[in-house]
Amino acid sequence: GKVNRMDNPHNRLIIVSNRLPYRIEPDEREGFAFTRTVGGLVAGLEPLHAQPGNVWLGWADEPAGLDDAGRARFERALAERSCAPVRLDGRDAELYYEGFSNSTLWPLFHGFPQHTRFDEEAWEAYVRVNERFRDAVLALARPGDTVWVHDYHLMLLPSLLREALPDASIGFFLHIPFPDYETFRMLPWRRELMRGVLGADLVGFHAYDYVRHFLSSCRRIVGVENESGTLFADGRLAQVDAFPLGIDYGRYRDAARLPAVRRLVTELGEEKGHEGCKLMLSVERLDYSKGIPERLLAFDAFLDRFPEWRGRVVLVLVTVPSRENVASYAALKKQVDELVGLINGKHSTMDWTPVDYYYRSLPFERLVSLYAASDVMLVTPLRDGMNLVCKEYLACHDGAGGTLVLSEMAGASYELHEALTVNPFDQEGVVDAMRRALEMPEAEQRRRNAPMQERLARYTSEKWAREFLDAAADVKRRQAGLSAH
Ligand code: GDG
Repeated sequence: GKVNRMDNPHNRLIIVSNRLPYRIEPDEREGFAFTRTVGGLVAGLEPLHAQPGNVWLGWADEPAGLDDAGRARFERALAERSCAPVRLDGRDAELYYEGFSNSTLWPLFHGFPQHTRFDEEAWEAYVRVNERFRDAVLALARPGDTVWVHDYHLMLLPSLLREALPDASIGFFLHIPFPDYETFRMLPWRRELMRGVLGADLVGFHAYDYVRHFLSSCRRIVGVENESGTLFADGRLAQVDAFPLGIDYGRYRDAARLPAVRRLVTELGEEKGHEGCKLMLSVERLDYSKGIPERLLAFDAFLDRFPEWRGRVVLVLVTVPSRENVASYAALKKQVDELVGLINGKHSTMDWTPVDYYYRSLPFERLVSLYAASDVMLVTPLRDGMNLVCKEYLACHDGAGGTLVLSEMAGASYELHEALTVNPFDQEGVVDAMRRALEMPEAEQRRRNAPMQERLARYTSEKWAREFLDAAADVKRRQAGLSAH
């Protein structure tokens, strides 16, 4: 039968990602405060992380100004939460995080070569930081452990670990798209990155297209052929496959039903518009991959083309501050500020403002009530590995209507084909989808949502994590079978 890792206390899981599942902030009294971060990755791994013995390893600097006692308390706080910190030198951290990760890999993998910087110094820091992570894992790892490495910050880590632990079970999952070969080959370090990932036994992506792109780069850059995603890297069997990440469906469904949330929903309705005024919502980190200016321009065109909707719809635009030290993000912030001003200046009346704009992160209950209160959810990224916001919206409308407008450039669109799909570069198409979404009969909304909601309720983030680890265990069995012959 299947080995269920969750029930096996002897095989520990070491989760490795850039950040720990906590935000660590300065605090007057204690010197620091831990706040749990949310989102799909954390939700999916949380039940695994909670198993005794399992550890989460990530970048965590010591808060400034702690004395010896404070430092000891900080170490204890981390240990109590089964977290192991990787400390980074300030300059290296910047070059690795804001530099190579977010000014090279992120833009290139999302198809923005114009935002991509090719900087040898940043690359060298990326290598050093990946080595720091390796040392931190090696200090913890015991024979039999599984190491699961996450995301584009740590693409060299699987092979760095493999050199030290030839028999370890190592998984790698990429949370962003993997680009086509024509794009990936622009990287001067393409071979090293490819080799880095191939140190894993199992390499996972959100979608089959990313798997195909990765396998094509494998063949063309390092000459490794595959059969149905099975390949041999340095003579070792490895598997490449798609594992689409879901959400903790019940958490969103139930939260949307809480009396406190229902009260907020009613208040929001009254606050945002008079009788019959509809709410359209978008929520995302302020990131050029999310297509925010394009969406605003489409909304402006919508109000021009369908004047009967003026005064009858409000676009609630929530943008969450992100990577503010990267130049392209600061420029985008300015652009969005200006566009919102332009649209509101052009269309507002005494009792109606078309765009209700927030630049901050919202508490969970506020987010859920916005989801629940909105008639239309606009998720129109230019490129997105998966996108969980659209899934959370559907969960908050469990068993009910509400219309999702979804970009076909988001990984989620492979699963959510009953949504109104749009090409975010096609302004006319987006304008038309806005109108269709606002005019869609309730019965059709429900008819479209039901199958999507059913799939999301079944394929949760927890299921995703279990399936990945089961598949990783399966690779180990296949490797053992080969060496027995
Ligand atoms: C990357 C990939 C992939 C957002 N605003 C607030 C808030 N959020 C939460 C959402 C959601 C999460 O943040 C965002 O996740 P997404 O998947 O939509 O997007 P990215 O941040 O770009 O994530 C993406 C993901 O990794 C997982 O693999 O799907 O493609 O780009 O959970 O709810 N939460 C709160 N307040 C906010 O204002 N509390």
